[in-house]
This record gives sequence, C-alpha cells and structure tokens, in this order.
Amino acid sequence: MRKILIANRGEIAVRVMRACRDMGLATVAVYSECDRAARHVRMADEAIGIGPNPPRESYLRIDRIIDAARASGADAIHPGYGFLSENEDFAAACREAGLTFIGPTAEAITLMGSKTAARRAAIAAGVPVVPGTEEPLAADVPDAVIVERATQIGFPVMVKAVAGGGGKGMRVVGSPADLPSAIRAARSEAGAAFGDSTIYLERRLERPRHIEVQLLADHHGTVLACVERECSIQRRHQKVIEETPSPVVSPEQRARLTSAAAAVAASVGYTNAGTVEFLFDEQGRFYFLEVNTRIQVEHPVTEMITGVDLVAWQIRIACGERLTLSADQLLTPRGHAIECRVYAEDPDAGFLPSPGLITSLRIPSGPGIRDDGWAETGTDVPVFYDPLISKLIAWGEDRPQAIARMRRALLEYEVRGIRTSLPFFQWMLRQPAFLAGEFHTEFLDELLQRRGVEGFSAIDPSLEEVAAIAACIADAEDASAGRSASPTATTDGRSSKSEGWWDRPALSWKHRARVEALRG
Ligand code: MV4
Repeated sequence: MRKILIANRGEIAVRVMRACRDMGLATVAVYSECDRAARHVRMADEAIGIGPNPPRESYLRIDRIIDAARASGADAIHPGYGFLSENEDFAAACREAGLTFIGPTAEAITLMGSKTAARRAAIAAGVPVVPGTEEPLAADVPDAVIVERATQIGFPVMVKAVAGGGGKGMRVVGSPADLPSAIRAARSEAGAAFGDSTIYLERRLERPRHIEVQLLADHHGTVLACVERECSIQRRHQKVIEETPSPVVSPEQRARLTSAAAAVAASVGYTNAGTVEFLFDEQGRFYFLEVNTRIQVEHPVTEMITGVDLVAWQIRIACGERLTLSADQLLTPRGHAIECRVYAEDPDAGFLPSPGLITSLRIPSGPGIRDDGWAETGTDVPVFYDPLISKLIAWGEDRPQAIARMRRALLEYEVRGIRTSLPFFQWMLRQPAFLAGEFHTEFLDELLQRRGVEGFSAIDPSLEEVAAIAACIADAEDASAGRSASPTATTDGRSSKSEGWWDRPALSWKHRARVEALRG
C-alpha cells in the first residue's frame, strides 16, 4: 500500500492524513465546492473535486469517489466516520474496483447494520442483551401479536428500527394501548430514514449509562479490546463529552465487558476497528446494544490512555498485518482522558448551528492537551456538514487532573466570528454531578431542562467591542503621556513590556487576550 484516498472532510480527514504521513503513505483528498481550499485539501499530496456542496452530490457519491481513487492511482480508501463509512455498497464497490477498503468487510457492515442480526450474534456469543424480540417484526405481523410479545417482555418497551441506530425511528411505549400507534409511527419513520420499515422491541432500561468498547481485529483471528469509553453525556443522541476509563467500571467489570465485546466480534469474524456499545443499568449490569463498524469520533481518548494509534492500526490491519499489540497494554488504563466536542453552534440559542467565518482562532496546548481539528483563522464553517470544528482532548494521571487540564485548555481556547459550544463546556466541567462521575444518558437533557434559559457565556460577546475601545483609549492616553502604547522591542532586543497596556491590572489576562485579538 502506497497511497490512500480519504473519503471524508474536516477533522477526521486531517486525522487520517496525519497517520498516513507518519507511515510514509501518500494521501489523496476529495472535496466539494465549498471545501476546495479546506485544511484537508491543502494537507493532502493530491486533491480531487467530487461535486457540489450537498453531501448527496459529493461526499456520498460512491461512483465519483471510486473514480477519484482510480484517477489518482490510490491503493486504498479510508472512509473516516459518517458519510459512506458504514455503507456496505461502498465497501463492496471498493473491493470490486480492486481498492482496499480500510474498515470491516461489506458483509460485516451488512450484518451489524441489522440490529436484530447483531443481537442474535451477541446472544450466540453468550453476551447479555436487553430482553426483547430476536426476530424483526415484519409489516404483516398483526398488532395483537406484537402487544402479546411486548407484554411478555414487560412495559415500558422501546420500539426500534432494525436498520436504525443513533436514536432514529425509536419510540418509548408505557402501556399496551399506546403500542399500535407507536409501531405505525416508528415504521413510517424508519421506512423514510432507512428505506426499511421493519422494527423490533426491547425492554426499556431507565436512565442507563452508555459505555462502549473499542476493538481491533486482524485478518488472522486476533481480536483485541481496549479499556471502555464512557459516553453517557449526550444531548439528543449526540455525544458531547466522552472519557476513559468510565468512572463506574471496576477492573472485574472491565474484564467481563471487554471479553464480551471481543466475543461478539470473534463470533462473526469481524475485522479492522469497531466498537461494541453497551447499556449499563443502575445495578451495574451491562447489556449489548449495537456494533459500530467504523472508527469513531471519540477514538482519541482511547489513544491517549493506551498509547496506541488506532488509525495507523486500521491501515496496518487492512494491509494484512498481524496485531502485535499486547492485550495488557490495551486493557490497562494509563491515566485518564476526556474529550469535548467543540461545535460551531450557539449554546445560548438552543445549540443552533453557528456556521460562518472564523475571524480569529487560538488553539490550546500545553501538558496533556490534544486538539484534533481542521479550522483556522479565515475558515468559513459551511452550513452543509456536521458543524464539529475540533475535538479537545485532555489527558491526566487521574480524572481530577484530566478535568483540571481540560478547564485550563477551555480557557485558552479562543474562537472569534462564530459561536461555539466552548462556554457550555466551561459550565459543564463545573457541574457537581459531572465532577462526581454521577450521570447517565438522560442526565444532560434533564440538567439543561432544569437550568432554563440562563446564558452560558460568562462574558457577553458584545462587550468585547467595548473592551477594545477602552484599550484604544488607554493606548491614546499612554501615547500622549509619552509611554509606550504597544509592545515594542528595545534596542538591546528586550521587550519594553513593563510599560505596555497589557500590564494594567484592571484587565484580566482573559480580557487582554480578547483585546489583543481584536486589535490584531
Ligand atoms: C435503549 C435505551 C434504553 N433501553 N434501549 C438510543 C440510541 C440507540 N443507539 C439506542 N438508544 C437507547 N436504547 C433500551 N432497551 C436508551 C437509549 C438511549 C440512549 C442510548 C445511548 C446513548 C444515549 C441515549 C439517550 C437516550 C436513550
């Protein structure tokens, strides 16, 4: 393998290209019209346009991406996450074109794409699943039969789409009377979203935690599991904070959980990277939920505590290499890592997307900090795609140190021109329940509801202008008094900093940074 086409954009395209460069592999970017000058395009060795901005006309066009791979002489395609990453037709089209798809086989994607087939695989592997139907409920199954099945399972039940995942086509039903209408609604939603209206039932767990296990599996029968990730901090089925290890999983539970995850993968001959999702009930029992057949957004927290480059291993596995990592290295957490997904959205406007021009950007760094991003000063965040601008990851020797470093990094992070979820994270990382590790999948939605309409931003952005004007007046006063008004080097090369405006005690360092950016 010498050249890889990355069928994606944004931070994950950048992340995959970094692994390629580390490995001495050439890279090919693909791009839509608005992305023609994006970071991932300039980072790649070559770049090929694949169409207009709507994903259906570019990043979801299997034909154009395969053509681009052929034209560039790429040997392999990395799909990233989202877009075509879990599309079995894409994996099959790569294979037919003689290209290596860096991911599981088309057959494994198809199998795990059916939530009922995945449940059956888990049951066959001896892994606990939430009580429910093993077979899909086809459109011709009468309501009375479904009500009987639901009563056996026990209310409340969840109606889920067989082709679903990520919360789409899901309904909670509290009593038999509400079941027929919920099934109709779920079927039509699933049919519209996935082109498949079959549904199944599961008993609904109350306030579960969402905990998942990252796997790597090679083509020689080795399946390795990593320390679990805790992903319960979600807003409307979108993860916002992930961490590893989970604050509630004991070493004994970890051993059982990771063995269960590996057993599911081994039983279906799974290859490459994948994630097995579990629900944890309030008694600490775990249940298989589903398998994600891609590299996930939150993979960096696992990399931070294992020291393993998961994307590099995806590539090595796709090349036929054996997994030579030690099981122990992957299962022993080295410290603690937390990730905040920084979105171009306005937390003070119900997390509405906030696309547009980034006029200035300062990315934090320092001990224990990693930022996986793609935006720069001058980047126009498009409206067409997921508004994720970066993933801020903090590593610490323990959870409190990881949190302290994350809070420090959040303070250093400065994005101007658009709104971001940064103020939300500054608030979230001070919530007592978060600090105590006491949360579940419904925690954030409940917390936000209780909180009402107060703003997250400690400083009203409209005051930045006032601060800049104040700084300019101060400059003018300095100038008329014969003091140096801006940082100028003295003739001996030292900075005359002590005389500058920035030493005014009235301005906090946080405000000085803002003023500095505005004057810039
Ligand atoms: C559940 C559940 C409770 N009981 N299944 C939501 C997304 C989809 N992948 C599965 N989901 C859930 N399935 C049973 N039987 C609660 C959820 C759920 C959830 C799961 C993971 C992460 C966040 C969630 C938020 C709300 C509900």
